[in-house]
Amino acid sequence: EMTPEEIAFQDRIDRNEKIEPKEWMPEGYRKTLIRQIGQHAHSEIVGQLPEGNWITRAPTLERKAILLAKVQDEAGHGLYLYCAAETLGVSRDELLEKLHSGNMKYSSIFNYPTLTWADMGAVGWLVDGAAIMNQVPLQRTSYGPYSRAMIRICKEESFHQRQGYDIMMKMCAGTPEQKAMAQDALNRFWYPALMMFGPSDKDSVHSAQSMAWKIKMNTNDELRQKFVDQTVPQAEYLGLTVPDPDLKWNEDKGGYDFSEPDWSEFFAVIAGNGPCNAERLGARVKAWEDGAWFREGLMAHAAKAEDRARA
Ligand code: FAQ
Repeated sequence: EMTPEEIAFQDRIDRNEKIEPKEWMPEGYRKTLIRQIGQHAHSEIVGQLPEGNWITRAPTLERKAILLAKVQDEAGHGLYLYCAAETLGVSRDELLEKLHSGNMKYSSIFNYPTLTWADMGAVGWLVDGAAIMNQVPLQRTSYGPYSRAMIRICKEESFHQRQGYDIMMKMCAGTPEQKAMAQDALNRFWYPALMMFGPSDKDSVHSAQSMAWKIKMNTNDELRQKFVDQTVPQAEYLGLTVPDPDLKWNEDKGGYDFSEPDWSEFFAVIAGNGPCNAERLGARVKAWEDGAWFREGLMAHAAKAEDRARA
């Protein structure tokens, strides 16, 4: 049964009021937000790795500058999101400790390798495309700091997606080899992109409560369907084939019928057993350890500055 406080809280949610950091909230609401915002922040930071891999090998100076800017934006997104999570009473160090020890997740998509330059196109087009599909509704999420972070992030994500599609257009207008690279990238990223929306609704343990609290605004399957409907015509425009023989327009529902991803692969990836999990987490842990001397230096400097101010 709900307590009077919980009833009053749910009324505020139902009236679309934003919940702000110092206000009363159920512990479950706080915990769910820390999990989702924290995972989202980790995804941005780990998400820098597959693209960072290509900065040194971008085909032109212009492409290098664009990719560098995009990867830098992702660091910024991670920082807004860690700040939003911190307003819930968890420190950034705690969140990072949980990531590094494997006790918090990040998006499954970043556990796949980026093998060719065309993958930079596919990541921007499909991965940022899926990210936007998920994040546009989150601009209306009930927790104020998260919703405000999403507004800023979405502006940058739409630039990211267009830069990816621009790479795909260039590749598809290129030599047969370049077009084949673009097709291969689509083949490898299609199902992992569909998995970004999370398990099918029947297996989504958090959806019902998160939607009642308006932490999530849509179910996983709703957003996956919208993503497919938006992306298939974009693939057609490129002259590429979506790697799904059962993909078919369904006039009655006004959307495409499509094959589900291999959910056993999804659950293996989120359990830590995807193609690049060890490499990605290893890179984050190494960066944290390699930065220890710098954090210590900053703390020593801050302590000295404080002493001087007191003297
Ligand atoms: N990967 O009950 P649900 C980006 C877990 S975009 C890993 O349905 P929920 C931008 C889930 O945590 C990517 N784990 O969960 C970028 C739960 O496990 P737990 C980041 C997943 O939370 C682009 C279990 O499965 N975006 O980074 C995934 O209600 C390009 C059961 O699932 C966000 O995080 C997954 N794909 O719905 C950067 C968006 N799906 O925690 C660089 C915000 C599910 O109980 C380059 N998050 N799980 O152990 C959300 O909207 C939601 O959290 C969902 C999952 C929709 C992801």
